[in-house]
Amino acid sequence: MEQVFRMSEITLNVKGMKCGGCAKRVEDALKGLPGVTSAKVDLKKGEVQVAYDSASTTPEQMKKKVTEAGYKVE
Ligand SMILES: [Cu+2]
Repeated sequence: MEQVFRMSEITLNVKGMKCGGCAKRVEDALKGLPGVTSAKVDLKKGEVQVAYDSASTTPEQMKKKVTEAGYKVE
């Protein structure tokens, strides 16, 4: 069976991440979404870079997930 992937990348600005624990929480939350293949936080910049399959998830779902984890996406 053939599967179609549409890999995309997005950088989200996340407010409120202060330490490695915050970074891990945000990364884990995003990786819990179907279709997210990697999530990498840059604490200095307050950003998280996400690689995902746009057929499986959307930036809106990512924002919701990060917000549920207790952080704010701009
Ligand atoms: Cu923290």
